[in-house]
Order: sequence, then C-alpha cells, then structure tokens
Amino acid sequence: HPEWQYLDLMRHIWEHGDQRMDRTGVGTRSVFGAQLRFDLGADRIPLLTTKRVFWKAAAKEMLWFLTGNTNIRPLLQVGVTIWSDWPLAKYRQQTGDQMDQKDFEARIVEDEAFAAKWGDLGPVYGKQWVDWPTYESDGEGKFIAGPGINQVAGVVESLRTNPGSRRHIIEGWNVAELDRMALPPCHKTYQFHVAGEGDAARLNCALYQRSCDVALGLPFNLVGATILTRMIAQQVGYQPGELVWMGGDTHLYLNHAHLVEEQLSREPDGEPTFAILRKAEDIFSYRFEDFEVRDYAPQGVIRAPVAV
Ligand code: UFP
Repeated sequence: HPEWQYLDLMRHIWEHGDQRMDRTGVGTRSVFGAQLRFDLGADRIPLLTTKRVFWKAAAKEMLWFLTGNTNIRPLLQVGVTIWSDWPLAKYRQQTGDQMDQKDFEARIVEDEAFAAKWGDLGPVYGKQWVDWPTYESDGEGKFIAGPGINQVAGVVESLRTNPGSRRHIIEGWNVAELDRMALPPCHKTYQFHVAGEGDAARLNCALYQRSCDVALGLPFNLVGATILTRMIAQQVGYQPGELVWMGGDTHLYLNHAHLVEEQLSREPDGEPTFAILRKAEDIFSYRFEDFEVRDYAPQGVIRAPVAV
C-alpha cells in the first residue's frame, strides 16, 4: 500500500530524527531531505486511510490559492479554518485582546473592514502564483509596478505548447516579499513534467517542501498537490502521472507523540480515488462541486495542536 511510505517516514523521524528546538518553541524531531512517490493514475490519490484527513479543506484551499486571494475571509466563508491561527496570533499580540478563535473567525466573516485589517496573510501563495509582482523603469530612474505574472496560466500554456520543457515551474518563494508574509511558503516549488507522448502522455508533478510538519501539514499538502496536478492534467489533456514529494526539514513536533503512537499502531486499508466531474473552461474556473472523493473510509480522526 502506498501509504506505508508515509508511515515509514513518520516512524523513521520519530525513532532516528535529530531533536531540535524550532521557531515555534515546541521542539521537533527532524530529518533533512526525504522523498515520497505516488502514482496518480487510475484516479488514485494519496489520501491517508490511517486517520481521517479533511480533504475538502485542502481542495478549498487549493481553489483559494488559484483565485490569488490572500485573506482568510473567503476560506472562512466556506468553513475552512486552517489559516486562522496566524492572523489570530497577530491580532492577540498587537491588540492585547485574547479573543477566542471562534469569535475571531465569526468577526472576520461578518465584518468586512475587520477582515481587511486582520484577515490578510500578506503576499502568500495565491498572490505569488497568479500575480507575481514585476517592476519597470519609468524612464526617469524610478521603478514603477509592472504587470503581475500569472505563473499558473504560464505553466498551463507551456505544458500545452512545449511539453518537453524542463521549466514548467510554479514558485512561491519570492525573496523580496518574504518578510511581509504571515508564513513564508512551505510547499514552495511545483515542477511539472510530461512523460510519454500522444494519448499516453502523463503529467508528473514534483513538489519541493522546504519545511514539513509530517503529522498535520503533509497529509494536506499531498492532497493539494494531487488536486492541482489533476486540474492541470485535465486542462492540457494529459493523463495524471506521478507525484514526487520532496521535503527539506521534515519533522514531527514533540507534542504530537500521541498522534504518532496512535497512527503507527494502525495499518492502511482501502484505496480512495479522486474524480473531477467536469472539465472547467480554464484552470481558474474549477469549483469545489467539481471534485469527488470515492471509497474513502478512513480510521478515526487524531487531533493534535498546530505549532504557530
Ligand atoms: N507547514 C506544513 N505545510 C504547510 C504549511 C505549514 O507542513 O502547508 F503551511 C508547517 C511546516 C512547519 C511550519 O512546521 O508549518 C512552518 O514553520 P517554518 O516557517 O518555521 O518552517
């Protein structure tokens, strides 16, 4: 079962990882450099069966990235709370008001001005993916904003017109803007690759993740990468190929011991599939209703705190 790769990585980190203090103060066990490979053919999706993964939130997050929006408000409007911790921490720190998370989220949804002030994450993924900023000279020695670059549209176009290229890349790591981001991108580079020809052409995706919370982040990131690859494959008319995931600092937080112990006592079972029910007009026109996961009967949720 392909999920053993994930469980083996988890076990390896827990047993052999270096213990290190990290930015969040929680502490991790960590290895540097890891790889997982998943065949996405026949609608397969690396959706963990040893615990319930909320794939719907990952799908909605991926669609939100593609809109270019960087405010948590549209996410909260569709019930996704995975990005709330960072703006909430900033709000509490800057105002001293220890507002409860539920109240904070409700306020973001109800109050547009509050959302504009406190809900924005800075120029994170969506902004860089579809509107990477450029600068032009005004001819008089000053620089002015040029047109933004839509990397996602660019990759779809280059996959269509030049499939053999080795430059099909979507990059989130905009060095000049890192300090304005709530969280610098973790899943920072997606590279696409076309293997085979004609009807047999397959779209592969390599994802480089510089920093990976194996217990809480990775299950999500694998789903997101699969959905992105599937949407792009459908748009350009290739079969889904392989997802190659590569991690830099690949870690388990010390306060996830109960999760690790519980999950490693379970065995993978069943093969969920992922279907796209409709071919959208373009890569930016997919809706959540277009996605369907079938045969997903996971073991129970294992809750654990996110390190902020
Ligand atoms: N993290 C992930 N995946 C994500 C995401 C965050 O694993 O998609 F947004 C984790 C990795 C790390 C933390 O534990 O969040 C980011 O902290 P840092 O920026 O210090 O690497």
